[in-house]
Amino acid sequence: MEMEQWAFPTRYDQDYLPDPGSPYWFPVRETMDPAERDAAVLVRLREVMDYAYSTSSFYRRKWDAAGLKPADITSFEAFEQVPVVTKAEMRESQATHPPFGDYLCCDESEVHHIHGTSGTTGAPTAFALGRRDWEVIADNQARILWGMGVRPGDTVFVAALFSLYLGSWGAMTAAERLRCRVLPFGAGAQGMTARAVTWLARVKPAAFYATPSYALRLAEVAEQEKIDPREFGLKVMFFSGEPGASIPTVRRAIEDAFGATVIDCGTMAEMTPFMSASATAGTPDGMLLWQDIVWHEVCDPASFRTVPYGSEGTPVYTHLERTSQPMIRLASNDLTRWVMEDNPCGRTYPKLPDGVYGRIDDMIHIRGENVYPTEVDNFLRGVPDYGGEHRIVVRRTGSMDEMIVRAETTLPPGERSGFESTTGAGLQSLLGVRVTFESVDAHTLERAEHKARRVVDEREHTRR
Ligand code: 8LE
Repeated sequence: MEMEQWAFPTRYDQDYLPDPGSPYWFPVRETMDPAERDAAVLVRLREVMDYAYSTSSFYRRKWDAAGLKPADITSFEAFEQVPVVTKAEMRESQATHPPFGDYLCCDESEVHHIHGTSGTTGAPTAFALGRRDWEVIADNQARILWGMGVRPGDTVFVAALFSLYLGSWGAMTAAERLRCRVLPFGAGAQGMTARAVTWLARVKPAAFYATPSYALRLAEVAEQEKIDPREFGLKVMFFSGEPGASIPTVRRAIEDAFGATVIDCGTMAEMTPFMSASATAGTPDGMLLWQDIVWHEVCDPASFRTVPYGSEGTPVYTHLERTSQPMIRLASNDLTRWVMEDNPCGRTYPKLPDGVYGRIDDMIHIRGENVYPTEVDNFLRGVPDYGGEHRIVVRRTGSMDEMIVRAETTLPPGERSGFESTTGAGLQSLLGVRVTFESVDAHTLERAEHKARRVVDEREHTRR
């Protein structure tokens, strides 16, 4: 079967646009028999590995040590033996080969954008994006936006940080390739959220990109400004950066506030085109894994072998088109569950029905139980009179670990005892651990302008 513009190195026709009536950008690729698609991907994996082996000492060293050659990859079982790449290895490679590391597979003169991790602790990692790669990224993500229902001529409002953060730039370049009008509004500067409300009300864009936390923040500010966010007239809101768009109560809160379709997307900045995991207009829940753009595996976090459909594991990602810093089996350290079923939109991709629900490192281990911070978020958003923000504090008192959930409420101080006792008991039975529940006034906990950080684990300080 002939797949549209399928080649490596990749170069897409920059003038291509699908038939206006088609829900698909590339109808063949998106709806083909998955086994046939996988067969084409397997050949591509070999090509990408061949390319990386011959152009980077990093991959050569790594695979030589594992005793494997790109030509050995004749099955997915063989591919699963390829050792994963970790963030620590990339940091190490960039320390010894600054600034891009010896996994840069193209000439430095080919680098078109530099982005990087925005982490405030530890050494930053630089992302080098090649000139041709940037064009290919734009094309792929335009294709995914098309799948979300965004169309040429639509205005796309980008309300995320424009800085090292790749999310905003990736959304912008995708919208440009799709022949949209982009409003690169940004976020994070003083007073910017109130101004975003004004601009949204004036411009009435069709599409909006941000982190889920920031969309909720924006809805609160709109309310303070006496503007109903439904008046923005948004059609599609797409999110990446953190769990949220697939957390049922968070999703509903955004849908209710803005009256728009909520779409979850996003893998990792290193994996740009990071939208390769994304919902669509016809399959708006969860995220589809667009396997012909990036190869997504969900793996056992110890062996890094794929787990069967229906099971939970950690995503491992492989670029199929990048020639600047191709990631080949990048370990995400996130958690998800994947399934293969008929998707209402007709695309034959596997799906993450609950999105990516958190990072393995962020899971709270307390008294033999594992607590996902997203479970707490999901629960609290469903509680009447919840004020919209909370913190989870874990500390050690004596020899016992203690978990405190501090949540805002809209109730006046004298009328909170029912709220406190029911919410505390509800949390405790949901999580299976003892919880000390406290309420605080609404609008007193700081809101995230980017990704929310709600867990304060004081035990880390005790250990140090
Ligand atoms: C649940 C993908 C991008 C550019 O938006 C991003 O945030 O990349 P970054 O800064 O490298 O962070 C990647 C991490 O953010 C992932 O490993 C995951 O923990 C989290 N993340 C990103 N998108 C989602 C997400 N978690 N759902 C998402 N949709």
